[in-house]
Amino acid sequence: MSNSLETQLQELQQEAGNAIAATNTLEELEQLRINYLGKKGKLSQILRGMGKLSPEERPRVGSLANEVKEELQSNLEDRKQALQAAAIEAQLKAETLDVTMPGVSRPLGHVHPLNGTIDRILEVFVGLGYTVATGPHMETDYYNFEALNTPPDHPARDMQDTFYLPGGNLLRTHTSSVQIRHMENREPPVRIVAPGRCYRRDTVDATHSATFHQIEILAVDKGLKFTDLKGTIKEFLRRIFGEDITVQFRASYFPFTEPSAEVDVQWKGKWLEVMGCGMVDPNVLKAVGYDPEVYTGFAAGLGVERFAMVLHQIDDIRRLYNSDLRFLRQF
Ligand code: 2NM
Repeated sequence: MSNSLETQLQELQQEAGNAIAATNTLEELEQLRINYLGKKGKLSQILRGMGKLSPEERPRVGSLANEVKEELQSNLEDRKQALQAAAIEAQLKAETLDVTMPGVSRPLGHVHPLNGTIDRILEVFVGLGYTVATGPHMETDYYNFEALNTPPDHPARDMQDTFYLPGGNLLRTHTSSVQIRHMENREPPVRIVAPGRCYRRDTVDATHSATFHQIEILAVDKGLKFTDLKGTIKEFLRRIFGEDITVQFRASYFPFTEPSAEVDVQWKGKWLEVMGCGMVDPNVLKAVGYDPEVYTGFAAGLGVERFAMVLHQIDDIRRLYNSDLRFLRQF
């Protein structure tokens, strides 16, 4: 009987030791601990037989049971440590980054030269205190012509020059219409810069396009004079072309300004015609409800394509529209 208990203990030790060594997960290991050393485990079951032992046998078997228990606990702990270390090792291996691998480069886009030019010009006027204003591309005759002192018989209204839409609307031929809409809703002082796409029935060639971009500026306040216009334009052109330029104002005509002028710049030895300007015609101020006896205004307009072509030495306006990446990548 006592031999049998000792044998059982030795067999248990052997069996449990092998089972522990064979576990692969911490969960399996915990299950083994419960099966062998738990309250209802195999060790407890064997020890229940100790009541039947003689007093001489009991200490020997008891001490063997303790040894077995301690050894199994020690086996369990060792195996636990080994499994935990292996788990960390596996995780580290799975998360290893090979920093010597070649990178994958992502192609970067470029700012289109027209947008880059618009950004540069707006930045100057915003720096001078102007606010950017935008408006609809489809306009009524009133905002595009009538309010801009352009009478019905004016050549600018010719079917040859303007895209008229079914229903009597048209595609704006300049961004002045944006400025009329802005003034209509506000009292002076006004200082706005209006960038945007415009449309004219031009035959396309190296310097003409049926759609182009304009930037127009407008200031309305008490006491604005032609010198304020000249000072503003000169400062703007210096910031775009540099200090080393000569600026010339040459008398001209626009229906919406009086007097009007073309602005020429001498840059890198060449004279360039770069923009038009003038004092806002009293009829335009009246159309938006401003009293021309109280307020005066100046305005100017420029073609963005022309600026972009001069600044980047682009020889054909069509390069700005046909999205050839070999061209666009240069900017
Ligand atoms: C130009 C030239 C001269 C202009 C006039 C106005 C408005 F709305 F105030 F009447 N806006 N822009 C103007 C004046 C535009 O472009 C060549």
